[in-house]
Amino acid sequence: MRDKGEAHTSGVPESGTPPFRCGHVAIVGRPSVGKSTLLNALLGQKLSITSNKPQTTRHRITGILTEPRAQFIFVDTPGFQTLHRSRLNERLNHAVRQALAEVDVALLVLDAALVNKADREVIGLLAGDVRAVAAINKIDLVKDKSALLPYLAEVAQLHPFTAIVPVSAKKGTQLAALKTEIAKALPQSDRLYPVDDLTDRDERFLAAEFIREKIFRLLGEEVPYATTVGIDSFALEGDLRRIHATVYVAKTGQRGMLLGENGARMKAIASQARADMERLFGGRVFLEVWVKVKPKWAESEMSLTQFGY
Ligand SMILES: Nc1nc2c(ncn2[C@@H]2O[C@H](COP(=O)(O)OP(=O)(O)OP(=O)(O)O)[C@@H](O)[C@H]2O)c(=O)[nH]1
Ligand SMILES: [Mg+2]
Repeated sequence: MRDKGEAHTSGVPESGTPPFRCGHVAIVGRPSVGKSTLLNALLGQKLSITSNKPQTTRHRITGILTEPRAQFIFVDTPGFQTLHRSRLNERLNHAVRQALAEVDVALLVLDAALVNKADREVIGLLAGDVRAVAAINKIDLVKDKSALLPYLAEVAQLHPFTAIVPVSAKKGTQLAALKTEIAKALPQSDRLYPVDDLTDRDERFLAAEFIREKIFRLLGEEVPYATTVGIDSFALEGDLRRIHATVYVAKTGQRGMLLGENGARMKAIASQARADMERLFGGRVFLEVWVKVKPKWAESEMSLTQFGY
């Protein structure tokens, strides 16, 4: 079947038609600047998990957006950080470096409130020849917009960005302008994915992520970082997905915190995760979640590999 974008997908420009562009866009930045929120806003649907806690994202995840003029293959990455050293963080930073090694365009996300040392470290990862666009996010929080001008000038000094675009991922401000600038930086190419593809990740992965997101949102500062999620079984029965998952924590006490009084907290986590899954998968979900203690999972290379890090 021919789709709407088909007429534009040739890399060779016809007279008067702008050439079709396609490529990988790595979304990078320090933790909590809003990379995943921005990815979801660009896609127009919730794919990547977000929370107000740093290092929510732990895996590379691709979000594909196909428009008549371009196909953007966005790659969301973990927040790059050098503050807390651990085996898990080493793997997260490795994922960022790897994503940057394979891109056509780097989309550096900065917080409009300030540029700090952590941002400069991420900028330091950009190879000299990679095209980079800067998105200055959270401008909805900047009351005095005139303060943005010196900020933009400061950012322009840090790297030869092809464009610097102030945006608000939360409010959806200036996203069209951002996409235009990214498209300009993409190479001329046919599309690499079918028009309807949303991601390279399967539903199993997304199910585990949605559970992890609720843990990040519903628990305090400690437990989310001691937690990972595994999917034990995932079966499709008609339009019903029957999912059994296990949340692993490092210590016994964390198990109790996750469960909450009479299991109330775990119930809330599972029911909110299920709602997100039903929305994205477009069908009913039966979800059962167990909690198990697995000491030192984040420090063991074997466990990290087992959990897909
Ligand atoms: N006010 C405001 N808040 C935002 C905006 N974008 C993101 N946030 C908030 O910033 C916090 C972090 O957002 P995430 O998208 O999880 O950030 P991230 O960069 O992916 O974080 P990590 O994956 O942990 O590195 C969340 O509480 C978001 O709601 C924005 O444009 N405006
Ligand atoms: Mg994220």
